[in-house]
Amino acid sequence: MAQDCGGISVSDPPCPAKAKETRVNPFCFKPRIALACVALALAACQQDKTPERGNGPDAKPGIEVSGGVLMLPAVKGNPGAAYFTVTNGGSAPATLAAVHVDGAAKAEMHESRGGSMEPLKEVRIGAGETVKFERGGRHVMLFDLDSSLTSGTATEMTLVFAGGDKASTPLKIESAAGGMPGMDHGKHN
Ligand SMILES: [Cu+2]
Repeated sequence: MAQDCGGISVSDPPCPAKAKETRVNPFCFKPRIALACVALALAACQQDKTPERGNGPDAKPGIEVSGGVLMLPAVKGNPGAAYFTVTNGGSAPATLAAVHVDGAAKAEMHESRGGSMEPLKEVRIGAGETVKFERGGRHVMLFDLDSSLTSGTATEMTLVFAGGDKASTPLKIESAAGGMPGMDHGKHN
């Protein structure tokens, strides 16, 4: 494919995204010509890129959340926890940046490692990947639970992704009475 690049005819100007792997066209480094080349190359690049989104800002495309459970603390006043499974069926990676749960003053993503917990600033979910928040692993810690959250009822959790997209899912509320051995959330600061 020959293209006109500022008066100089060149063949297949390299795509900027692939420039590292491709032989760089020397004509493209002359400033004025470079602009024309980049514009052409970008147009070419965009053809083989699928758009990342197309829905409104409220629905993260391709994200599915299932199995949402809110586990009440065994001791009232202690933090509770939320467990769920999130699948990224989209073609681009998604970054889970924050979690909100109706009835909890604060929700934090944590990961249990060798008996202690570390806060997670974000959780990346690759295209086609499924990430579980579960007992003894990644979980969402819920602080200052409202007394309206009682076993047998439900509340809503909203996942907020980098870029502002969201995904909401119901959380079935369960009582921790019956035990979560080895997971004493009360010791959490
Ligand atoms: Cu925790």
